[in-house]
Amino acid sequence: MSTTTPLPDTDGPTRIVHGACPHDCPDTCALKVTVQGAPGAERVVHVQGWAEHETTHGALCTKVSRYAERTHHPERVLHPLKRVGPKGSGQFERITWDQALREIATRLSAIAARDPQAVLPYSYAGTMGMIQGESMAARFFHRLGASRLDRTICASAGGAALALTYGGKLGMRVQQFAHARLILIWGSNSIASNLHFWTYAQQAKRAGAKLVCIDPRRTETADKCHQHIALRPGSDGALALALMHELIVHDRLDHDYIARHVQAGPDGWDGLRERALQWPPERAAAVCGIDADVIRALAQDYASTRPAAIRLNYGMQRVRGGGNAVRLIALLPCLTGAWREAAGGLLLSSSGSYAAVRDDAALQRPDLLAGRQPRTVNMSTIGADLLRPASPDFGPRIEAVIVYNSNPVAVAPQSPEVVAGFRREDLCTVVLEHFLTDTADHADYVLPATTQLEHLDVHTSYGHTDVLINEPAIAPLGEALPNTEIFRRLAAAMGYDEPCFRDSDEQLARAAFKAPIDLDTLRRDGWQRLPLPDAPFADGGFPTPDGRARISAPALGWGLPDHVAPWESAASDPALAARYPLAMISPPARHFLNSSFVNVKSLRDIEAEPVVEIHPDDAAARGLVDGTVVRVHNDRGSYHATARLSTRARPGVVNGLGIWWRKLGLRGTNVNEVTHQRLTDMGQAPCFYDVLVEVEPA
Ligand SMILES: Nc1nc2c(c(=O)[nH]1)N[C@H]1C(S)=C(S)[C@@H](COP(=O)(O)OP(=O)(O)OC[C@H]3O[C@@H](n4cnc5c(=O)[nH]c(N)nc54)[C@H](O)[C@@H]3O)O[C@H]1N2
Ligand SMILES: Nc1nc2c(c(=O)[nH]1)N[C@H]1C(S)=C(S)[C@@H](COP(=O)(O)OP(=O)(O)OC[C@H]3O[C@@H](n4cnc5c(=O)[nH]c(N)nc54)[C@H](O)[C@@H]3O)O[C@H]1N2
Ligand code: SF4
Ligand SMILES: [Mo]
Repeated sequence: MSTTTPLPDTDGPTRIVHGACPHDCPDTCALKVTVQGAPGAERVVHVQGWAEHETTHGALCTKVSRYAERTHHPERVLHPLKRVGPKGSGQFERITWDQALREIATRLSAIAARDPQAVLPYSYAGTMGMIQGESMAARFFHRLGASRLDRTICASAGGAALALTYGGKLGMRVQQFAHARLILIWGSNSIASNLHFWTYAQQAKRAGAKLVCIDPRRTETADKCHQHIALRPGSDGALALALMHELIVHDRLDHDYIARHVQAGPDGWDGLRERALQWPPERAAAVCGIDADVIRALAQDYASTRPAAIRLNYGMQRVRGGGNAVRLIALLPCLTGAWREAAGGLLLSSSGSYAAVRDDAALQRPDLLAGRQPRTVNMSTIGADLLRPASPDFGPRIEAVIVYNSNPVAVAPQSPEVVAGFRREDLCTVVLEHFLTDTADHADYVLPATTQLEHLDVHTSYGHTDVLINEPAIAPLGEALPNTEIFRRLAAAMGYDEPCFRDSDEQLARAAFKAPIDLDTLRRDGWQRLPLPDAPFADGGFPTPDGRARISAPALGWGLPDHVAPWESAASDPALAARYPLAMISPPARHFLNSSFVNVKSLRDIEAEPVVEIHPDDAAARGLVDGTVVRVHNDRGSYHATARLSTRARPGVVNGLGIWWRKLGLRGTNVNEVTHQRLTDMGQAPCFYDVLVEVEPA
């Protein structure tokens, strides 16, 4: 954790600007941005946390403390570029904005005249801002009638599970973890990816709480917990069922809470009770690769400690059974009545807390579809879909992709197919970016986008419940433009004359929220807190149709939750497991944020090189020593990394830390060479941590 960066030795008065961290991180920190220099030549000299923002209390992670280095990076793309070399070569010439917009509009118009669904937007959470995310961009694609994008790459399995079980992406207030007596940190490396939650967990620890980490990898977070349960990837559902088994047989249930607030009957608690009784600890222990006594003790702790809180994170739902596992875990605090206390319950995502104040329709204007129902393409299968021919099922072949706020060539699963798709000579690819990423290298046109320090935005969070403003700190560098302005100009070049394409960023920011959130208060104070109860489900009141926590919904096609074995495991495919005996997970490297920051040298120097952690016994069996460059491979492809012999990897599981830019990794590859495009049980999400591989010296 770092709160200061040295001030460079420049003169002149300074100015402080209210900012918000735009990154895909649950913390959404308030930033205090210090600007110096004459108007027109201002530089950001300092990015700090804003100490008065209670939730993030002035502390930033190392990555964003270096944000000035990222914005003023010498390799920023600062004017439009047009491809001159072969597809994917990254060879470009500088062109004017006028030429870029005219040529792109001509190509898109020609495609749209045949079928606008052949145009696909591709975006995710490069910025989480509501304005530079899906506002003007969504209006543009709605007006065009382009294919819609199902944004599943991160969180949709767990999101669907929470929506089914609780009625929304809702949970404990993060501040409350400070008062818990037991915290299960389940599938989350909080020190790396949820720093401010970790601060609250530390407060609880100092006050005597027990911290248990449930994660196949012995992370830096696991090191600092009292107990680490290193289960096999994709076995969390089995663990949750065995915990229920123990709660039932030792009668540690809160019968009153269940009777009043949990779905009853054969589709509800009666059915689940019967199912859980089929999961004695020994059965789950065999699935999870842990000791049955560990499960018994965990159940005992969970039942006897109050308040008991669970911090789930998305790491554990990137497997085939991710949705079912989240449903089962989300029911645990309903069975013990942990929800009765403000510091008990569970938090996976708080993003549903904003449902009443966000006005996404005002920003995105779905009415511009004018009754059309374009097809939806799943972003997680972009590799397969770019290669798919036209068909009655799929519709037209994808002829143009417009990428913003994402780097699919590095982050999407099964990169051999993703790369082949983006290499199609006939595909028109436009990428709005800060840098020549792996994806931008495949563009026909690269359009220079502003960073968070150069544009206006407003932010909600998925880890806390505040709304923040980000004021532009400096003018756009070079010829860079905010995403909104790029889509405004593209709309004009396409001849769209609806007044909504002339809304300014300030008008958009004003339209983004309903009372009590409003732009003037945000401008004055920097942030606003949602008025929410401290203990959301103390008296039930889940926002499900009948107000009860939901165990199944047969009418929606969801039966009782169950353990679902991974796609790639000895249990589901013994022949595959014989050839590729190691399970691989690819969690984030601490100093990168997905593939962002890989090109920031001071951060890349800390990570040094792409690493695959392997248990010393697995390494010895393969003749590997620490530092061997290895080839990690399966039938889909292979990537190169440096082997780190470490008990951070459990036997049988290797940890390929992500997500390197391919061109900055070893031999132009990264970990997604070996991942696949099969989807989770709910939410159509990718199974990044459900992969079998073999490792050998390169
Ligand atoms: N520094 C940093 N912070 C980040 C990110 C980053 O890339 N770097 N990414 C951001 C993003 S996009 C997100 S979605 C959020 C949340 O991001 P997450 O992807 O949830 O990140 P982690 O907290 O690292 O959690 C992943 C953890 O889950 C563990 N895990 C893997 N498979 C399983 C399993 O089957 N069961 C269990 N129990 N655990 C498993 C991994 O070992 C790892 O420690 O964090 C954000 N914050
Ligand atoms: N193997 C493996 N793969 C994974 C994961 C994993 O754990 N393992 N994690 C997955 C997860 S959880 C996620 S969320 C995805 C994340 O995947 P992405 O959402 O693609 O995230 P990033 O890699 O950070 O890329 C974001 C890009 O947006 C750009 N950007 C940022 N702000 C702006 C802006 O204002 N305008 C424009 N035009 N561009 C901007 C950045 O420069 C950056 O290149 O990756 C997934 N891929
Ligand atoms: S990446 Fe997360 S922890 Fe780091 S500054 Fe941004 S919101 Fe805060
Ligand atoms: Mo994510």
